[in-house]
Amino acid sequence: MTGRAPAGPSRLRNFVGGEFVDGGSTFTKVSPVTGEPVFEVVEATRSTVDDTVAAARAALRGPWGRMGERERAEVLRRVADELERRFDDLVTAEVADTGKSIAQARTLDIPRGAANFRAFAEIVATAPTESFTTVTPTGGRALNYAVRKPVGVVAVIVPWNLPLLLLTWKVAPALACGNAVVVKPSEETPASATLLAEVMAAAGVPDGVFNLVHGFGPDSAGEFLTRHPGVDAITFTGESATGGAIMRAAADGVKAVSFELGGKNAGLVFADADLDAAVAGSMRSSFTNGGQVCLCTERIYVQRPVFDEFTARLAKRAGELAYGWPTDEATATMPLISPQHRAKVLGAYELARAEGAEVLTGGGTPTFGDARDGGSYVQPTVLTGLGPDARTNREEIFGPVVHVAPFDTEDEAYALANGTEYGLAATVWTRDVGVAHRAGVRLDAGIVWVNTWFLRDLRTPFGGVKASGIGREGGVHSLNFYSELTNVCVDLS
Ligand code: NAD
Ligand code: 6OD
Repeated sequence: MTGRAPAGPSRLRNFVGGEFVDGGSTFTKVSPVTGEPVFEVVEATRSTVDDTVAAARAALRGPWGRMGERERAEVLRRVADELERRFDDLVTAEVADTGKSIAQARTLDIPRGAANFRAFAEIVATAPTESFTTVTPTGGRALNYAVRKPVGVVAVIVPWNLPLLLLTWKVAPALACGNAVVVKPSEETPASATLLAEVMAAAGVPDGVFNLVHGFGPDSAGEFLTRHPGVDAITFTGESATGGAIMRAAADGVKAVSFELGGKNAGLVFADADLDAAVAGSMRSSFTNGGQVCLCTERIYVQRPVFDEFTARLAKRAGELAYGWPTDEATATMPLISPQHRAKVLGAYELARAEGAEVLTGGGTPTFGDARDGGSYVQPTVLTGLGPDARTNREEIFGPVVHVAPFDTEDEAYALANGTEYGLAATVWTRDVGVAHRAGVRLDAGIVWVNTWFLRDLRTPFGGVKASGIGREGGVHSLNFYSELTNVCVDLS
């Protein structure tokens, strides 16, 4: 059984000022695995959103606003402890919402939720601020030093692909810096965020510091939040086009924004690479989470001497990826998040064919002969034969699909990789340290992985260039977004 709801209520409510609140209309969340309903979700009204912002503002004036960094770090550690205590419930919630494999939820999604809180507890307690001694015009001395203050009420809006991971990646540093948050998870993944509200309460996070609204984007909770005059900053992960809409909404209030957006990430496989590692790594980078990771490689360029061998091995392995129920430990695929997203991805498969692509494996939908036929599955797909200008090679698909093409020179590889409007991540397979370094410098990407993929150190800058984002989060970069630095200048003469 897989579309199973977690232990606890199957009616998911908003969380305002420390209380779950009901009221208003509801929408139905269906299982990506079977298409059956799994949750009824209370959609936040404009007035619910007003209430959350007021509760967050009130919390900033209460004990939370008077806590020092070390006390807040202690609260974050308690949240991590509580997330670990609710581990099984969170795994079940994440699987029910997304249809991802239980093995992935256990090893990636939920552990990273707790890790985000532990990491930012450490970072905020140890990060220094600047200080300078200055010679004054009269030859005396002045001391300049910076102090961090919370920004205020932060709206956190996140997508459905790695729900708890992406939500806590933003909530943890926002709370570490002393803000109060109003979070809006994706309408497709309301469950783990609702459990996070329970976790916050159990961990003793003061009422109003963490608030949750469920709903959609335009003319719903997302837009009510981004246009709210009581919101001081917006941190958003999602599609680049949505980032544009949020930026327009934020412009009126001149709110700070941090955007982690879409990608059309390239993998580069050089002829000197360890080919076993490159094939295995490219399987992960193309098909993890059903290809629904913003960091996934949807284009792989392979140096000509190893192109045929690499491509044949990748296509063979992609064709062998095991379908299974999310609860089967051997399952290596997952459904797409919704019928709408499946239609989009199947449309991309059709477009690739119309553009002249050769389909090496996949390209359609699997059939199961059981309840999964009501789900949103597509086949893992490997394409080849298209040029860099094909829409298949330029537009984000966000599914289990990769196009493979050859290159000859290093310069050509960088030109091909950089040939889209996006610039989130790139993955490079080579044994040549010179190539590794030049790739880091020359690729239009916020993150360049060499001989690995999605290996994370939470202290490092994370974000995208071009249409893939604005700003950086991670480590001190998160602190810089979620706090205001005030410089204090004391004349000592
Ligand atoms: P989306 O942009 O459709 O939705 C993301 C969130 O924004 C949802 O909660 C949605 O309800 C909300 N939203 C939509 N319109 C809004 C509006 N006008 N105002 C306020 N909120 C609004 O994205 P998605 O389909 O949920 O997620 C997939 C996309 O996210 C892909 O493009 C993927 O690359 C991107 N993504 C990027 C990163 C990153 O770190 N760069 C990480 C994960 C996903
Ligand atoms: O690992 C992270 O911190 C992060 N933000 C990952 C984003 C994945 C995109 O789907």
